[in-house]
Amino acid sequence: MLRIDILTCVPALFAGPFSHSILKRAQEKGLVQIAIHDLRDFTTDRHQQVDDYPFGGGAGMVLKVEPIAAAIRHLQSQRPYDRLIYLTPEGRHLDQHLANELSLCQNLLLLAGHYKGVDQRVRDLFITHEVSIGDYVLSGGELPAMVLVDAVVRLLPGVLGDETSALTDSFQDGLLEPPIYTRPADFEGHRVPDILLSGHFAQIDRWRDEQAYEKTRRLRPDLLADAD
Ligand code: 6GU
Repeated sequence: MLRIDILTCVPALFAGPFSHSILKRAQEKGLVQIAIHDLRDFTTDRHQQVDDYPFGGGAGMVLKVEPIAAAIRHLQSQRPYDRLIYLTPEGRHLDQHLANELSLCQNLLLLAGHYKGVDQRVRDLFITHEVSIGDYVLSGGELPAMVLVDAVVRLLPGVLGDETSALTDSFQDGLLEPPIYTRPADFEGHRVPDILLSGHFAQIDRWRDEQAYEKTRRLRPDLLADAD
């Protein structure tokens, strides 16, 4: 059973994605436990201040070290974490390999930064891994944390049905998916490839493999280059 704790100063952002569809069902089935923690709950001042001005000047606010340290220490007193992950555009790019790796963990702690980032001492003292979801800047680590959780949870055994097994995903075998069709067989003269209607399943499998390879060569040749 995987447990994911998420530290954020905007807990409300997480209400949607974790309360519907696959992620909701995975939690109901007890396949994953996801807990959102509000950094403000770990402040000790009257204003529950989680951020402050950067020393030395500059634009933007910085998440303070004390509330984050208090939150992390509190969570660490409850369970040992395999990884303490800080979501930042400076981190290692999330890919299917990393998602697979994280899906094998027991306890993950995710820290979603906001504003200009976190006090460097948080990274020096607590963070074991830094993860980015791509080379573009978002307003905070919350959406990246949700992306990471989705990519990881769908890999857990029992989360997807057999018919939608993660093993058939694009990228899991290093290739894109072949084209897929459903009824009608003829839409305004645009027909589904005959092979798919033939009932010859061995030939259909071969056709799909060929199509997946062709499509990957055309759209993502880089995936064929680095066969890992
Ligand atoms: Cl993890 N955080 C932020 N703020 N922006 C990002 C990102 C993370 N990954 C890509 N852009």
